[in-house]
Amino acid sequence: MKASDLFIKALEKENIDYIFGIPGEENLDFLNSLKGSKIKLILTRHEQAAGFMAATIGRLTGKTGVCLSTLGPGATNFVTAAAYAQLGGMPMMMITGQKPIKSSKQGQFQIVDIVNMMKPLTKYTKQIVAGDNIPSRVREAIRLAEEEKPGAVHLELPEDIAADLTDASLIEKSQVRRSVAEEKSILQAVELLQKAKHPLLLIGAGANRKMTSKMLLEFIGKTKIPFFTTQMGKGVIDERHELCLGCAALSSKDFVHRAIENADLILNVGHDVVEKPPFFMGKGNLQVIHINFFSASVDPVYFPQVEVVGDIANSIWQLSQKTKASSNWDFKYFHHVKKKIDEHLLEGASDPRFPIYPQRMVQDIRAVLPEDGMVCLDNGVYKIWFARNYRAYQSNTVLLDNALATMGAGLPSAIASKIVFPNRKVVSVCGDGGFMMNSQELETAIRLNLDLVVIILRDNAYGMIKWKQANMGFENWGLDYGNPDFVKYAESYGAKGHRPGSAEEFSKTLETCLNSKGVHLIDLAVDYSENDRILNKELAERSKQV
Ligand SMILES: Cc1ncc(C[n+]2csc(CCOP(=O)(O)OP(=O)(O)O)c2C)c(N)n1
Ligand SMILES: [Mg+2]
Repeated sequence: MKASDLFIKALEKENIDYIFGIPGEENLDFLNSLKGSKIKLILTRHEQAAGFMAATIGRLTGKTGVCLSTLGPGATNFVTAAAYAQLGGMPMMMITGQKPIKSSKQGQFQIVDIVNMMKPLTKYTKQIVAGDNIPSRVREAIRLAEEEKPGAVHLELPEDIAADLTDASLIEKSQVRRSVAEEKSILQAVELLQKAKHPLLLIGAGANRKMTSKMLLEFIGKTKIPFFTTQMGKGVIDERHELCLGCAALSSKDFVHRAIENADLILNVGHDVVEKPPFFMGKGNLQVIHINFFSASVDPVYFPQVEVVGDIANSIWQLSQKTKASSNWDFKYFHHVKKKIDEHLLEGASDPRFPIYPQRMVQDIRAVLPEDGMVCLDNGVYKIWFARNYRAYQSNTVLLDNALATMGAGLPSAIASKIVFPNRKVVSVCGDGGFMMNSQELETAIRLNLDLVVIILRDNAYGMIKWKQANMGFENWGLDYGNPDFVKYAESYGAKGHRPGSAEEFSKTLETCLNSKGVHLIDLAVDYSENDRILNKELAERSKQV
């Protein structure tokens, strides 16, 4: 069999459904082998976007998402997407081409050492030097991509190896179960928990697994311990839960941090320091129990005293079995904080001013989207508003990146979400900066006949950096730009463009777009003038009084 045919067979055996990317001449054998396969090729207009899409497939399904590029420039375009998957814990495999390795064809033309380039960005990166190795390389790459903590892997298939013949056979996936936490470490955690006065539960990205949601819900139901989440832990439990204190969108000085300051023990389920910290550990008596698939990386802001390492769902189940609601526990202050948070989140929710205020925009989107509707965010200052103010009802319904926190992933991740969940409503929310980093993928969305809504928050600036600039006491300088006419831009792709002129019109427009076919782009003027006042000053002052 031709090596490239065997490669496709190996991917089919792994139940890969899609390959996103842009082939080059070095991938032509591979492409030809893909022709009769049940794996769908999804051409994109930039390799970075293909990588974001593949990573999102991994994030949503737990199964490796795959992307393809040529050598050199195609492969270097994967760099940001590799980091996105690696830091974000998303299983993703990149396949790149290479010139022949057995004989030189064009000197060093286009040749970059991609395998080494990928080293700091992946869990595994290998050049395939013989067709016979393909089954083991593919199996190993996928095994590692999906093993906790999931991440990026890379295989390079040189064009002469792709064309070789091989009689190697595919390798079966092994039967394997994740190891579970040792009983003694559970007992240690239980002891701390029973002795604590004000224990609080933190839910992070690693808890975003089906079984963990279920176990956590039972644990919270039994113990009544209030919880808060990181940005990437949003939706693991329905945020309408009566014990939900919301999301630590900022690292300090928000209302939720008053509860954290009051806590003497935090049970951290699934947060690791790669995600922006939901709070800072420092001096003081706060104890932290780290519950994760892997041990804690120690950091100046994170140094847990006890670790429970093993399958998270099982650890929570074991904790549930052994923990009794204790008479020491006092959650009164947490309940008080929750009341204040809930009240505060309503502020600005119906602000009629236009350009629209972020608080209103977030509430309007929540009101229009169904329970399982998905919001796929790019990176900008609005991400903080969504993390704080948007209530997620189900897991993976707010896709945001708080690990690499790259711009440009909003639209690609929405496209991948719609592919995985064709019957759900999917909205991509991007800044005018981030949208323009991968706006060419509108063509991909149109070509795939997706029903998708893209909201561009137009402030004609890199608003997030303006907000930080103000926070640092610097003058407003160097962050403004112009924009294309986004309505015409949408139309030039065959999408429909909308430009609401009032806050009220926005929510009507959104509703109409969500209920009609095709790709819709909403050019929404946004007013960020109060970001500095509210997020940098008012929250700190008002939360102090709670
Ligand atoms: C690829 C990339 N480049 C730069 C940054 C730094 N950065 C973070 S947010 C931001 C501005 C985002 O502007 P925009 O997309 O318009 O969103 P806004 O905050 O204005 O709503 C920048 C430059 C980043 N996170 N990722
Ligand atoms: Mg902007």
